[in-house]
Amino acid sequence: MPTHFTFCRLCSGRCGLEVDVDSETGKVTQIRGDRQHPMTSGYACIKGLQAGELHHSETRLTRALERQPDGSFRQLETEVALDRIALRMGAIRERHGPDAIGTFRGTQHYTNSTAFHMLTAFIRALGTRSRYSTMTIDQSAKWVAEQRLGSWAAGRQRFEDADVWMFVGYNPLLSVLGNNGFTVLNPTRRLKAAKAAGMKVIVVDPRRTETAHFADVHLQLLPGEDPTLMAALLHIILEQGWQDVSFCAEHVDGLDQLRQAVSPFTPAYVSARAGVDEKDLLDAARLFALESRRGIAVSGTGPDMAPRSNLAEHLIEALNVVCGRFIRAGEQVQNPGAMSRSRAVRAEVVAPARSWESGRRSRVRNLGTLYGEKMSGALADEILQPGPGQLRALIVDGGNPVNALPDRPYAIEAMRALDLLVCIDPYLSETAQLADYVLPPTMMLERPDMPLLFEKTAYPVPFTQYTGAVLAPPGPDVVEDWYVFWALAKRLGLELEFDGVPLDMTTAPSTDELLEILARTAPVPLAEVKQHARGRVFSLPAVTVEPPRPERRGNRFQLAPVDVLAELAQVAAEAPDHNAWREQYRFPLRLSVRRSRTVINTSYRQMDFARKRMPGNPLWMHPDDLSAAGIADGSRALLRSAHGELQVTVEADTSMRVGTVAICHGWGGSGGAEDSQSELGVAINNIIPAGDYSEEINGMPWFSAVPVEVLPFP
Ligand SMILES: Nc1nc2c(c(=O)[nH]1)N[C@H]1C(S)=C(S)[C@@H](COP(=O)(O)OP(=O)(O)OC[C@H]3O[C@@H](n4cnc5c(=O)[nH]c(N)nc54)[C@H](O)[C@@H]3O)O[C@H]1N2
Ligand SMILES: Nc1nc2c(c(=O)[nH]1)N[C@H]1C(S)=C(S)[C@@H](COP(=O)(O)OP(=O)(O)OC[C@H]3O[C@@H](n4cnc5c(=O)[nH]c(N)nc54)[C@H](O)[C@@H]3O)O[C@H]1N2
Ligand code: SF4
Ligand SMILES: [Mo]
Repeated sequence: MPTHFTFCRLCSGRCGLEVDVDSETGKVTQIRGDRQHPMTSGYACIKGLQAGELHHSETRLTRALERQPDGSFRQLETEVALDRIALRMGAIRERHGPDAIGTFRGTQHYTNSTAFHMLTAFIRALGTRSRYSTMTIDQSAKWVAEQRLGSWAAGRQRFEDADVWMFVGYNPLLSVLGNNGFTVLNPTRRLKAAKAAGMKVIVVDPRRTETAHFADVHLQLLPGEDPTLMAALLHIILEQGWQDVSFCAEHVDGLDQLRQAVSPFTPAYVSARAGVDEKDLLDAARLFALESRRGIAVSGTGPDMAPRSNLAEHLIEALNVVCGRFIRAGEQVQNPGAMSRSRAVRAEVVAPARSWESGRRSRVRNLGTLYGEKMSGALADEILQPGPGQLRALIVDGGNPVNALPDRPYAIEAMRALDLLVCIDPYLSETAQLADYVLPPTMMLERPDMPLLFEKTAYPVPFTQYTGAVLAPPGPDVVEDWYVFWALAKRLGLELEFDGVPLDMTTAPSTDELLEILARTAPVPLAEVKQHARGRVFSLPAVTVEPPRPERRGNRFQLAPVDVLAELAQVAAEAPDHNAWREQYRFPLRLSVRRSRTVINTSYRQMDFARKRMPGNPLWMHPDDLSAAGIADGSRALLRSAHGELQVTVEADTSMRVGTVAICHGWGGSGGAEDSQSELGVAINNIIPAGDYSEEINGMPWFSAVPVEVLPFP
């Protein structure tokens, strides 16, 4: 029974795995965390360990599906499906132009290097500007913040040599969300080791999370209060003069304006409003700015899903800016990247860009673009609002927008209204259930890959790994995601450039040939990488951070743009405490976002291993709130927002903050896409509105800090 070394691609953890495959059946018999893996040393979570079930599940699609006039699906060969899709796409392009065809990058698209670059090539060649991804229903506030504030070309300080770290609405010990500043490879072990070496940890989260167990200061704020809490920290730091004075003098504009703008946010005011101790605010500010030299504030989805997320991110990053927590000239680059083209790294400010203010505006809510992407929060409007520019076709790769977008009934209506919906998905997801065509892709153990995206920030050292396919795909109709884009391009007469290299459009490349292209400028030859099955840390020439180029010396961080100041002034005029908040919204509780170890977003909840652990998505509540509402642990209850109500099952959880409730998103839907409450859980986005209930710049929905009440089931 051969054992294969590979790595998991279900999330950004990149865990090294050992996979035993039965040579007769060709199926996985066991998966273990690879203890000798140089980066993750044996760590793997339940999802990676159960990847055998994901691949061999009876719910897996092995043929393409085509919707019939009566609404049912018919199986067909993938090549035939591609012919028909291309015909329909060609007709839509002809009549309405390329912008009528949209693409959606879902969560399972991002860890597939070849699919990622091939979709980029396809979008360019097709010429569509209708590019969507999960980023704009996730953490695009970080994009807005760096485009208003500016960023630092050499990057922020790294976890490995820091003495303080602040996690804001970010629970990487559970979510293993990487590339946000913290190194998530075997994350619990890493955080433990750093604490043992003296690192101080600050956590800003309404819940006593797995990460908060390591906190020296835990600010257990009310959801939605990140802008006020960050303003208070900045207020204290700037009042005390704990900022990095010389860094600010050299690189920062707007310090005095920011100082003035945060002056209403005194510790006393914010303590009442955010529901935290005044002393903890002072301790956190002192620990971060005065008593530590290196380390940054990093955030996850928490602050980015509540109202005013763009302001929250601006202020979080402002903490790093005023304290000068960036890699300076003369320091060594921690990881120049084993597979990255070598380039100079400079200690200079990348000037603010504000891409949404220039270029084309959307006809929906006048939204602009971010890094060339349109806003997923307005995707359903783009499909449903008639007129020039209407979106008529959508290709979804590795995503399930029906269960991920706000106002789920409206999202369903939109998917139904499309002339052509194509999903590349191994299962019949809620979105696939509405598609015209579903194409069955290879899953991770069936495709060669390398952890190329974000390698310099994901790894603290020049590590890389190549994995071949461990399993054969279950049938000839199962194809690589990249192949779908290549094959459609070929049929549409497009010439693709893959990472800048023109492809032969008559004969399909192999995945290995595509990886060769991506590796062509790497300092380490791919052939050498392939000799180390478990991956390897390569030694590269040291790269020293260089001083700024003369033409960039004038670039400065903009701490206090007028729109940011205006929003801060609005915040200062809002309800001053939770009681006033309750009166304003007429609901007593704040619904907050939270994830579960067992599933990823909408995925895998139908698997046996998941159903054993988590047969549904409960509404977590503090026992005190349960007894105040007269509801018994484990019983049915009604969850109501201003936009509807759902039946939920409550679960007492002392890690919750009193006054907040939480439930996992992405569930619901086993009895057809429209089913919001079933054995596959409760679809929370049925009661989360879209449109006006989202941020102005990026249309980011408000998934957290939602006013709700929980009532006994009648
Ligand atoms: N097992 C598992 N892993 C996953 C996923 C999954 O579903 N399951 N999803 C993946 C995806 S797509 C993403 S984007 C990442 C997300 O990764 P994370 O952002 O780390 O996700 P969470 O674990 O939900 O952590 C968010 C935290 O924010 C807190 N929070 C809620 N509201 C607020 C608020 O208003 N302010 C503050 N400060 N905190 C708040 C919550 O209590 C929670 O602890 O995880 C990825 N990894
Ligand atoms: N209320 C609320 N809503 C939210 C959030 C929240 O916290 N609260 N979080 C938001 C966030 S952060 C995100 S990222 C989105 C998630 O939005 P999506 O990315 O759209 O949701 P996923 O469930 O991750 O979609 C993954 C899809 O890929 C499929 N899949 C699984 N394996 C493979 C594979 O190997 N190849 C391919 N091609 N497909 C595969 C799965 O079957 C599934 O349909 O949801 C957002 N919505
Ligand atoms: S944490 Fe789990 S899902 Fe993420 S890479 Fe590791 S094994 Fe895979
Ligand atoms: Mo996400």
